[in-house]
Amino acid sequence: MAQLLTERQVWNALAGLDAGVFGKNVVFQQQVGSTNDIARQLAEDHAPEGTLVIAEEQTAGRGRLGRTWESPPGVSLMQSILFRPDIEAGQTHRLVMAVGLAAAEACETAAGMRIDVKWPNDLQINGRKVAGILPESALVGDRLAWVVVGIGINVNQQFDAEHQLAGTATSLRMGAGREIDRLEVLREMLIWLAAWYRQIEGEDLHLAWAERCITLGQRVRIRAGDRLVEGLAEGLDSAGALWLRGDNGQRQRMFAGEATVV
Ligand code: BT5
Repeated sequence: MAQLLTERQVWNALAGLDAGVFGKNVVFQQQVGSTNDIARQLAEDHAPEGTLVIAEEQTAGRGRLGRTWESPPGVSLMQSILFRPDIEAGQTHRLVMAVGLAAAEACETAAGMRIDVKWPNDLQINGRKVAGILPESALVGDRLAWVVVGIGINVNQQFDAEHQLAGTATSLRMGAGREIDRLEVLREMLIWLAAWYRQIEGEDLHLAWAERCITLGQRVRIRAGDRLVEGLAEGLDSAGALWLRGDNGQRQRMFAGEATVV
């Protein structure tokens, strides 16, 4: 039987953490619809930057485009982080990179294995999804009023053969072959996040993201809305967009979509 986290355990784990604004204002709930919804509401209610919403279970966890994020209690880490960055709206994906890199480093420390990035928003172990990231934002003019970045990390799930995500999903536990301490992952992630957030405007962030990105150098088919484009994934720019070279030699800049290796 999976051990459920309590609010006190979460607060104790984060007390005295040296992670800048992250982990200072923490909202923990056993069960929510979606941590992103709570964080969005807090953003509108003037909650401070760095506010962290964490839940043991989501009944309406979501991915992009209304997809479902499977969020069982006791085994995963589901959280949303509030940012108030002074960057242009077109740079929102840089927050995905900061959170994704921090999570990747935390997962590597906790589970002792390489974590890859699949463009645009997945963390993977050996081609299987271990975490997904969902940014949502609001604008004032062309600037960002706030950005909420939700991330779900599969820590101790077991996706056995009958599971509908078998073959595409994995967890840190399945990778490492042992149970992983969720609060250790959380602490590490916030420490790394403070470091990456300081780099939000520099070169290092997207270079580190690109260095982990297994989509680069592959021939991919990308579905973006009604469009289906195919080509060589040549590079990532500082906004996290993917440069795709088509068979006609022309380059296209892709902001989002589903990438399949062909
Ligand atoms: C994502 O969407 O990968 C973003 C997931 C974000 C989840 C976090 S949890 C905290 C916060 N609160 C929320 O409500 N959401 C965020 P996308 O790229 O659209 O991938 C969704 C697809 O991944 C689904 O359609 C499934 O195929 C698959 N999937 C669902 N649950 C999964 C899981 N636990 N592990 C791996 N794959 C999963």
